[in-house]
Amino acid sequence: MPVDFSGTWNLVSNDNFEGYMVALGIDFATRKIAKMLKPQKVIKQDGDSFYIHTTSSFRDYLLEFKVGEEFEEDNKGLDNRKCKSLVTWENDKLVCVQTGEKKNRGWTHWLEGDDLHLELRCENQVCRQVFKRA
Ligand code: VLP
Repeated sequence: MPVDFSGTWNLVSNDNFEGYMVALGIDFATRKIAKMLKPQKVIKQDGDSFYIHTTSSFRDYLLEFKVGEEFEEDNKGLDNRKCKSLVTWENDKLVCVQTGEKKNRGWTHWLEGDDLHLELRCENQVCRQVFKRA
């Protein structure tokens, strides 16, 4: 059976989010607030069509895409830099490459046991997040 990321997920760990935010050029005051957050992700997956809504008490970010179809991403409310994004399957991992001003930018989602994992990459920084079902 193909992997299904659908569900509501709560952040339980967030390793090196600070380094990732510094690499993205997020200012100190925003980082101070952002690192206190426990975001929730609502994922709706219909085959290769994805809706990923990351919500928090501070800001929200909605991403909708189809695997294999490049799209313009505005990162509004995050670092606000535009990039061209492409999400592909690598076995059961969902891998996004975000091409733009920042080198080596992207993320990977996968399921491990009952947990949702997210690795966020920018330049030489890697942030590792783990989510549990709400
Ligand atoms: C910006 C960097 C925190 C920090 C300031 C605002 C949205 C994969 C992908 C789908 C992400 C999450 C990006 C988090 C970057 C924060 C506001 C936090 C809540 O997820 O699921 O876009 O890229």
